[in-house]
Amino acid sequence: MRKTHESILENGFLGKRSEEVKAVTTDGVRVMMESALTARDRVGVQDFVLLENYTSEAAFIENLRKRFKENLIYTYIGSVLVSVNPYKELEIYTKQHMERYRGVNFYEVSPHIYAVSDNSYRSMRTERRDQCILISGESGAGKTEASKKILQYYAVTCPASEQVQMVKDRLLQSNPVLEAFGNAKTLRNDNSSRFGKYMDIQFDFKGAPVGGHILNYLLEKSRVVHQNHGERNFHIFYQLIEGGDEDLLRRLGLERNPQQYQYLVKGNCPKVSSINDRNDWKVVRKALTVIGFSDEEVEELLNIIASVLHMGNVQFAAEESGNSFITTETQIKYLAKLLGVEGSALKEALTHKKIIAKGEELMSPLNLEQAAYARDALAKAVYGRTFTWLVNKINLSLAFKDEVYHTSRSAAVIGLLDIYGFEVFQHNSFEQFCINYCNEKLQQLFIELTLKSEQEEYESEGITWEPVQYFNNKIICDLVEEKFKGIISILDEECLRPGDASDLTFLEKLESTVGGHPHFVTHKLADGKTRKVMSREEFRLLHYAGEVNYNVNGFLDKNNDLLFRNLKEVICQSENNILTQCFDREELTDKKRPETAATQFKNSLAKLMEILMSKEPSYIRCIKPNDAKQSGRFDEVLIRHQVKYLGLMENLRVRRAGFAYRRRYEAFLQRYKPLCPETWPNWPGRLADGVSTLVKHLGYKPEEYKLGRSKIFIRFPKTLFATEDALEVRKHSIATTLQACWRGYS
Ligand code: AD9
Ligand code: MG
Repeated sequence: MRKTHESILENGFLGKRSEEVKAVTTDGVRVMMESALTARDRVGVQDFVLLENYTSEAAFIENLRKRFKENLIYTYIGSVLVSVNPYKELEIYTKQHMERYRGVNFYEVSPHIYAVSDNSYRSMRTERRDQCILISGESGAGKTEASKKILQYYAVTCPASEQVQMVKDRLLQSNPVLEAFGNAKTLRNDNSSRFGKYMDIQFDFKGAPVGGHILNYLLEKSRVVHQNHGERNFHIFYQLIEGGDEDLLRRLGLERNPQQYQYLVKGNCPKVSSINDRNDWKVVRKALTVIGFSDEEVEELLNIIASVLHMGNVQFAAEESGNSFITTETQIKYLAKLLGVEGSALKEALTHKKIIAKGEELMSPLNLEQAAYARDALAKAVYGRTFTWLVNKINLSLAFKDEVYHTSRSAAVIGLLDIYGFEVFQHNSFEQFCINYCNEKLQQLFIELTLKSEQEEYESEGITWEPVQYFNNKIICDLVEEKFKGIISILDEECLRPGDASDLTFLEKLESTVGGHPHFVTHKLADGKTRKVMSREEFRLLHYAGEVNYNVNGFLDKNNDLLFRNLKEVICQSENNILTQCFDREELTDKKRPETAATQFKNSLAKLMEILMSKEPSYIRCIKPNDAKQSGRFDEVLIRHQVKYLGLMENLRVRRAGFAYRRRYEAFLQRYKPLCPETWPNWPGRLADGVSTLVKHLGYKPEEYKLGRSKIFIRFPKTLFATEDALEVRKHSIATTLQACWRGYS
C-alpha cells in the first residue's frame, strides 16, 4: 500500500492538504486518500509551485528538508530542477530508472535529472532547436556529478550504431581524463573542478549522439606550484605516483611517495579518504586509450607530468654576488630527458633573463627569488598549455564528420555547462575573483532567461503578465567587467603601466575609481578612517552569493601570466611533440603583447553567454546540504543562504506570479478526461473546446483559470489538487467496479 501511495504522490501532482479532500465517496477511498495525504505530509510537494504558502522561505526549506530526509533529492520549481547533494550513492540512477523517464512527459514522473535530460532531448528532436543545460551552485553542490549523470543518460538511452557506440564511449571517457588533469581536492570539495567546462553533445537526424566538442575555461594553474593547507595538487600527479607501474616510474625518474615532491607537499595532504588514486589511475589510463591516444602520445604526456614534479624539486643557491645557481643536477638531467631539451640551455634559462640593451641581447643573472619565480612560471605554463592540448586532442577524437554528406555540422546539439562553483576561502586570490565573477555571469543569465522566457510565455499565450521584483546582479557584473572603469580594466591598466605598478597601487587605483560603489569595500572608510576588520591588502566584493574578501597579492602577476622569453625559447626547441604544439615558435617573433588572463577570461565568458543565449536553456540548481561533506545532514542555515542567493524564492514567485500551473491542452485533457462524460473516453473536437468543457464540468470558477492559445493556466494549486483528488476517486471507483465484475465472472 505504501508503495502505491508513494507512487501516487511522486508520480502525480503533489501537495494537497487534508482539508481539501472533500470528494470522498466510500470509506475505502477515504482510507486510501488519508493514507496518501499522510505520506504527502512526509515527503512534501514535488514542485514548489504547489506550496500553499509559496512566499514563505520557511515553507520552502521545510519542503526541501522533508524530501531530503526521504532521499528525494530532486524537486521542481516549474521546469527548473532543484537538486540537493545527498553525499551518498542512491539507487536512482539505474538503467530501469533511465527507462522510466524515457519519452515520458516531464510532470508525469517524479522529479529527476533524467526528466530534465529527456525533456531537453525531446525538445531538441521535436522542435529541432539546440538546447543547453545549465548547472549551477556553489563548490561541492553536485554540478559535476549532475553533468555526468546527464551524459550517462544520453549514452544509455539514445539510439546507437557501432559508430555511435564509439562516440558514446569517447564522450563518457573524456570525463575521467579531464577530471584527472583539471580537478583537485580543495577544502570545499574532494573533487573540485578547477576549470570551467562547456560541452556540446552533437546529435544526428535520428537522435543519435555523433560527436562532441568541449570548451574549457581558465584552469587554476597556480595550484601546480602551490596548494593551501589541506588541499592537493591536480589528481593526475598522485594517480601517476600511486598507480604507475615500477617500470614507468623508473623511466620517469619518480619515487612512489608524493611527499618527495615540493609541488605536492604544500597542502600537507597526500591522501584523501574518498579518493583511490591507484584505481583512478587505471581508469584514466584506459580512458586515454579509448579516446584514441597512441602509446607514444601517452608517454609524451606522462613525460610532461613527471617533468613538472622534477621542476618543483629544482633548487637554487646564491653566490656572494646574489646571482643564483642550480644545486640539484639530477633534476636537470631528468628534466632535459623528459622535456627533450638541452640541459645546459635549460639551466641557463632558469637562472638568467634575456634583456635587450642598446640593441644587444644580454643575459642578466637572476637572484634566488627571481629564479624560483621563473621555475614556477615554467611549471605553470607547461602544465596549463598541456591541459589545453589535452582538451584539443579530446575534441579531435570527438569531432563529428558525416561521411555521406561530407559535413561536420550535426542536426542539433545539447550543451552542458559545468563550471567551478562560487567559492569563499579564508584567503581568496585572483582565481577566486575569476571563479566568482563567472558565477555572477551565470546568475545574470539565469535572471534574464527565466524572467524573459516566463514573460514570453504569457505573451505568446495572450495572458497578462504581472512583473515580480528581484535583485538584478548586473550591477556586480558591471563593476567587474565594465570598459575603462571596471575592476578588470583597472587591473589591466596597472599591468601595462611601466614603473612602480604593484598589487598595492592596483588596490589604490580601485579605491579611487570604484571606491564608492555599493558592492565594493576596502579598509578605507568614506571619512578617511580605516576599517579595522579588513587588511590593507584586501578588497571586498558583495557578490550576489555573499561577501568575499580578495587579497590583491599576486593579482598583477597572475593577470600578466608572463613566461621569461628565454625559457620559452628553450621549450620551443623541445623534442616532445606535445610541447612543440603547445609552444609555437611564432610566439617568439610575435611583437604583440598577449591579452591578460582576466581579459581573456572575460572575453571567453562573453562568447559563452552568446552561445548559451542562442539555445533553449534548462536549469539545474544544485544545493550543498552541509560543509562537512556528510550524508543525512541538513544544515538549515547553509541551505537558507543558498536558497536566497540562487534566487529560488524569486524564481518561485515569478513562476507563481499569475498562475501556479500551466499545462498543454493535450496533456491536461488526456489526464483528466475520465472526469467528464463528454470528454470520456475521447473528445472529438478541438482540444481547447474539450478543456473548456471539462473544466466547466468540474466547476472551475472563471477567476481560477485562463485558457491561452495552447495551454490552460491554473491560478491556485488547490484547484488542481481538487481535480487530482477527483481523479484518484474516479480511478478507485473504476478499479472497484472492474474488480466486482471480475469476481462476478469467476
Ligand atoms: V565544484 O564547484 O567543481 O568544487 P561541484 O562540481 O558542484 O563542485 P561535485 O559534483 O564534484 O560538486 O560533487 C561533490 C561531491 O558530492 C561528489 O564527489 C560526490 O561525492 C557528492 N555528490 C554530488 N552529487 C551527488 C549525487 N547525485 N549522488 C551522490 C553526490 N553523491
Ligand atoms: Mg565540479
